[in-house]
Amino acid sequence: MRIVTTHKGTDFDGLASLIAATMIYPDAVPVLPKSINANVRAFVAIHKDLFTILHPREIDFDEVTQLIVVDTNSWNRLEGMDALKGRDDVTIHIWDHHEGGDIEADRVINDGLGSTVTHLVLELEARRLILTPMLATLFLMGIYEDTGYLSYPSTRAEDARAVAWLLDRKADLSILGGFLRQAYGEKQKSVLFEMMKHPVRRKVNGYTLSFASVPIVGHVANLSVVVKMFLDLENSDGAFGVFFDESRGRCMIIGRGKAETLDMGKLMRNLGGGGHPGAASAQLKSDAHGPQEVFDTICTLVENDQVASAQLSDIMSFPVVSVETTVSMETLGVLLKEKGCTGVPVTDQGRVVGVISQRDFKKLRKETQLQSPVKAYMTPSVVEIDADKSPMEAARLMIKHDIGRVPVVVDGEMIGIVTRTDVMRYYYDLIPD
Ligand SMILES: [Mn+2]
Repeated sequence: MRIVTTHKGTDFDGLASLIAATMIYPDAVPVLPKSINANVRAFVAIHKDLFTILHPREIDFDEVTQLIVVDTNSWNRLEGMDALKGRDDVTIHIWDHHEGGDIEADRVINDGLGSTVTHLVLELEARRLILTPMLATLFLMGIYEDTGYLSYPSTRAEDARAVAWLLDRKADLSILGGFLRQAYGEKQKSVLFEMMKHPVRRKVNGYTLSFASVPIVGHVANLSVVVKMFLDLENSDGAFGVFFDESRGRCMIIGRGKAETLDMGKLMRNLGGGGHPGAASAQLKSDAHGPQEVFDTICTLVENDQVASAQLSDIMSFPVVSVETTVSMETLGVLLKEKGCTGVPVTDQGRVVGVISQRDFKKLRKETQLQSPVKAYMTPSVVEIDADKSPMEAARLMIKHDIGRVPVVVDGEMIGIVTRTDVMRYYYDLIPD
């Protein structure tokens, strides 16, 4: 007997992958955990007759010869599967898009796409299998939910291609909207309202982070959606919801981010959890931690995370062409032409005291003024940035002061210059390794 199963708290990606897998492994039985998300529960309730779904306790595990796990790769995310742990007579296949995990499988299909069901849909397409509009709709919900309608940074071209194929198979967007929207209901609204009462904002390592702690009782579905809304309202680079459930002695941390350099998945793995760069979570025992302690721990992780965020010293240009204050405008003109740049910093014994650019030549009225020192025409500059700051902080400075280049300093001494081009190149992933 072959069975397919997915993670507890099943979302649409989990359910869609479960059903899609039964098409790829035709004799496999879908086994759905008891704990599933509210919107998935609503969908299953309405479509019950279309699937034959079993629960873990209906399975005779002695009969199982193959286990197919979808949308997770950790034993502790599965429900009622412990009997299969360490059984060498059971082959295991994993279809997933998460990093990490502890299930040792005979075959793993994981290209880190935006959703697990994308992998399966592309396989169905390759096998030219026939899909009903209902299945196309379910699979589309899986992709849309996990990629935020193809908008999360984790979205890949394959996800969009799978969406196109599903729309061709008559996936129904109006049905889909009805189920996906239920993610945000009364309960979620009241949690968000509580979060917005006392949000804590902190600046760490060039990022603006927002935190809020709310006590909850029992399972509240779709807290990740709530934290995403919190992130949008706070307009910060990363937002964290810390949810204490005293009744269960647990504390759930959910992080959502939009700065591509701040990897939420990596952060949460440090706390024993997991997830994606844009969305991740972890669970702690609540008796050991208070909200402030959790905020501090996250801040320390972000502060120490030098790998996740590039520093300006990685992307700046150097050595810098600069001129001393005493250099004449005539000499400057020759230098600019020679070096092909539009402006340079002006230094006084190594310290940046201003910038001078081609535009400043307009200030000259007479030929003889070409002999005057650049000091007389430069724009005195107080804008500089420390080498250990992030590209994002440099971008903010450029926007705030409407400048295209910022000297990068260590202890007040210029070691390079970061330009708009440097920052753009970094954001568009063109940074050379
Ligand atoms: Mn997923």
